[in-house]
Amino acid sequence: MNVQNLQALTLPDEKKAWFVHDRFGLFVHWGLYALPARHEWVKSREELSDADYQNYFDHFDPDLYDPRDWARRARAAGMKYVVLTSKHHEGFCLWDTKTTDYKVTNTPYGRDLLLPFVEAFRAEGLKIGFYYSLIDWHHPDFTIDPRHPQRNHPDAVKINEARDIRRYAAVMREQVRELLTDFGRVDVMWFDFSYPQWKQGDLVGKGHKDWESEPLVRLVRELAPDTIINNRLDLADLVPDIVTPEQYVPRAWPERDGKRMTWEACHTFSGSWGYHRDEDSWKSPEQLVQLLIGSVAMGGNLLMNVGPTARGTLDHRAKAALSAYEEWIALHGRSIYGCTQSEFSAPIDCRLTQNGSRLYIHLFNWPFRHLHFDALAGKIEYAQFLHDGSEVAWLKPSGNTLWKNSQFPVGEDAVSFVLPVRRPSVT
Ligand code: JFZ
Repeated sequence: MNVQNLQALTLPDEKKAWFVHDRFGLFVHWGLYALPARHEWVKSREELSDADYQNYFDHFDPDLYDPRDWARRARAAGMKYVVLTSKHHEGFCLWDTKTTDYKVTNTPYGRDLLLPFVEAFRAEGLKIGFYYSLIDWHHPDFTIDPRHPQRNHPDAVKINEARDIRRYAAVMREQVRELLTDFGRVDVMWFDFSYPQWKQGDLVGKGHKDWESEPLVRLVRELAPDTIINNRLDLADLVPDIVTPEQYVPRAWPERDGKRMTWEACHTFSGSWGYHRDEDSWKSPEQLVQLLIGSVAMGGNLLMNVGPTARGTLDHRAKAALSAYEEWIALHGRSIYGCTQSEFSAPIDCRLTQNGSRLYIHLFNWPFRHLHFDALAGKIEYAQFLHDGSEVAWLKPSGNTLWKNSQFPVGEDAVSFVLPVRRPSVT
């Protein structure tokens, strides 16, 4: 691998400025796994054969699919970009690809899902990203590996002898070429994922050699020079455009060689990514809002996932989760867009976001009457709540002291916000 050449493949910061500014995106995991509705890994988890899984293909008919409704809800929730699974690990393509028959147009639904999706979200002003699975549990040249549904097939090793991962890598390039050619501008390519360390007997996991990651990235750059590419291609020498921590908020800003990376955490509403009917681990409105704040407070983005149903709808819990963001973002969007980690460190139970000289203090716990924030002494020009613009009285520690609403003395160096005792909102 030519490291010098690889460096030229990393997007310069100015091409990622929109992404860093916008902060909040919608992830959509949709595919045949919406039918079993018990996790998008169901084929692997339950070691289902292609014949078992064919049921879902034969009954795929999302008759209520209305991407304009999804797009309106996403925009209202404050999301500025969307990333859709064009193909997940099951190998099913949501568009009318020429590379395989395993595609939406051959199901009872019979029509392309991708172009209407892209058009609907663009119409609402969102940028477009495609998730594309490197893993493909349906393709006949995808060798059986330690997470493949047929990993325990007695002839797995023998079956692999007839498979040629090089042919699969070529198919992937064709699929990616279609995605970057037939749907207008694509702002993000989200590849998923590599696992060279996984082993089971003679079966080994897959990495950059299997995907032919370098030519794949070069192809994306050639077709879409401004597209953000994520970091799951196992290309150790390439500085990725973004890193993608999954289902946690990093404890520190992710770095590489001492340099801060552009990053995006992805999270689920309920635990699994695909629609899961019986999952009862849905996050509360407060948790959802705190995930967004927590990401921006650590200098990153949030890509929040929804798994639409087999009929093409968002179920009531997903709608409620989006509404929670809608309600909050309408009043607090200023503390998210264009904001990043603050130069100050946060008081206990708080998160800080900052946009130039504007500091946003997010209180994760309530009630407080006083919030002590020593580092701000002498620095506050004016303080207000975001939800209603009402003044927050604050106490200057010395000299011309303004003792407003306070019953408690504060230390000489401390700055305290005196806050209403009734909770106004999360921020
Ligand atoms: C992957 C997918 O398998 C999953 O279905 C979903 O699409 C998510 C966004 O991405 O999940 C991963 C990827 C990598 C690891 C774990 C889960 N990993 O490296 O441990």
